[in-house]
Amino acid sequence: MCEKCRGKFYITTPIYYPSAKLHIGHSYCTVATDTMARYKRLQGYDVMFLTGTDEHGQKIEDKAKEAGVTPQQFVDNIVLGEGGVKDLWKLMNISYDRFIRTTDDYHVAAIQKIFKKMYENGDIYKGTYKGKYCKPCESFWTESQLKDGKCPDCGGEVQDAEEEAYFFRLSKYAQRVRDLLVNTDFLEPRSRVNEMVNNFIDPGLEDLCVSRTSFTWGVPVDFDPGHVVYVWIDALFNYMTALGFENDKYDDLDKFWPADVHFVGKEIVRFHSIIWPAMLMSLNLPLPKKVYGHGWLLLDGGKMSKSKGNVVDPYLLAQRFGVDALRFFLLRSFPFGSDGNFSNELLISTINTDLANDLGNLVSRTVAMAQKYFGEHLPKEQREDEEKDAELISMASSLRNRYEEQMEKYAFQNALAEVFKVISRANKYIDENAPWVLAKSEEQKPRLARVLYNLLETVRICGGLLSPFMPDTAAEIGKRLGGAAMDWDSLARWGLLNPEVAPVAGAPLFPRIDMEKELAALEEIRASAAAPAVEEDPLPEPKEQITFDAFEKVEMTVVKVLTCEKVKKSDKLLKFTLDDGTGTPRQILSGIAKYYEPQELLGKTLVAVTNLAPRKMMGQESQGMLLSAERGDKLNLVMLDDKVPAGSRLV
Ligand code: ME8
Repeated sequence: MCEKCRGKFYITTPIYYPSAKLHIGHSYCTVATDTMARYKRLQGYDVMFLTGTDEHGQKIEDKAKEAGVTPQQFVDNIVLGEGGVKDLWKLMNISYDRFIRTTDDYHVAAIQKIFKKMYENGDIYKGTYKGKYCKPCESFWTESQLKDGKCPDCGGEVQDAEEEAYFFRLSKYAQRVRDLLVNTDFLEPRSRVNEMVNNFIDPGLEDLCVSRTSFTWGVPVDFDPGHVVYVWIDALFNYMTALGFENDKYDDLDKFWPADVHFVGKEIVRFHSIIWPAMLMSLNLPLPKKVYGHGWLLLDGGKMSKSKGNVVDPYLLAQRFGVDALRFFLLRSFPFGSDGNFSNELLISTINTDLANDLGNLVSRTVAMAQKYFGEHLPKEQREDEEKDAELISMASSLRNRYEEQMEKYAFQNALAEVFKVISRANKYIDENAPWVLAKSEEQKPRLARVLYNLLETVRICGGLLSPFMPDTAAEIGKRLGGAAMDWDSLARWGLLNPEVAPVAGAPLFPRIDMEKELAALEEIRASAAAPAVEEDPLPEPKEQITFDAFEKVEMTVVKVLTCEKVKKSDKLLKFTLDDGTGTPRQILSGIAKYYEPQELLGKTLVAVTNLAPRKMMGQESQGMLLSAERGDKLNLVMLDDKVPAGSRLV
């Protein structure tokens, strides 16, 4: 390790599934990881920042087949092709040190060795897998883990599955993993510990299926042809093979393992905080120091996903607002550990308030005044005013400590809030000292020079501390201050800027955005991008003909919604009581919760099939079915004019 270094720091992102182009949700974790890596480098750490792609599995095999290419060609295109994963990270200014692809030869060979070792030590054994399988999530579930009979992660259909498979003795490590979670800070935020213990460990950990025979796109189990290693051994060990574990490609394992922190999205906390430590325990390997489970970026309250079609394109946003503004927005607007609702309004108002008004104005006003009143550089002769300067100086010179305290907790939002408190204070300091008034008197020139110096010095400190978040902006701020010091030590020291600083003017760092115009432009882009998708939704297969008699047997009745509520513990179901004209309210359960909020349906006039045999859903009786129109993944209830009375029949 170099003498000046403060130590080493190893940080990772999850490795991404290249089954489709990445969206802004994926960029969230990578931007956070990049910010942390840059912050640690700024502090003087020798950093290893790993990211990559998780390229095996049935989903990729299927998608490749659909596209008429080999799985390798398919992933190569998404990882390396134009607008692909590597392009996106370049655009977002992601300073990763290493990029692993699980199809890399060295990783594949290492996974085979790891699998064999665990087989030889008895922690992997052969058995029969029976259970439920969610294809899109590539996850096996037991009956008890399903939600409404559906996949608990994506809510999609699951299939019965039974096949010969290898299992990892996860159950053997349940107590040790429990102790790790409960008694240490291994997993953060702390709320996620309760989730893991209550939902997964305490109900009883089952052994984990770790091989498959129903597809071939995976790391082959070399001692049992026909089996491929099934996802989590292949995916999780990337964090070590990328450093040289069980391979000669790299040689950094001693230096960087154990990892300081794995940043992961909340839905894969289970794999990282239960399965991953158990596998490492099985091989007697040191455990990572921390797993941090961040929240999701939501759109309209739901997770972004390609299948729902509600993804936000980071290319578009970066092109319209700039990469630094986008990076900043992601970490400024949402606490890292919780979910946050993405919206274009929030993005624009954050840019306007924090970046255009507060930071941008401070920099341009200060530089412009320095040039206007003093020309090329500030004069050496400057006059302090202790009373007027004390608060700003004290806030700015102690900022680094407060910022550091937050960054060490991965509280990016709070760290930025500290910086922006100082920026606001500096803007207020301009008003308090009214440089334009001081400029009127020759006698006040030394005082004016000091006021401007204090402002420039504040800009230096804030700019330096913003550099992990907005690297290009920080570099630009450095330039405008005539090449000021922004290293870690200098950011805790007041007065390092040369008193005769020669600031350089430039275009506004963040021009103000016209909210209304911009929203309209974005909406237009969205609509034109969405239009063909609707047309492309295939029409359903025609059904076989039926007789008029058969049709006549269906009783369709006009009903009015009396009450509507979500069914507890179900993401899908809404429970209605309906006026069907008989005087006795009718109860119908309908799986449309993702399309409607209950209150928007109150009083609406709908159509129900009222002679369907009643059936139970989630323990409650449903007496019929509401009619809706479906095309692709869009659904609309059939609604009639409110003048049509309840009880009318459709004929
Ligand atoms: O899970 N908001 O890959 P992945 C925040 N290959 N984070 C989001 C998000 C959103 N809207 N959408 C996705 C995998 N992510 C595995 C990981 S690691 C050994 C294997 C995050 O491409 C998600 O939470 O499906 C996850 O952490 C990451 O993107 C990769 O998701």
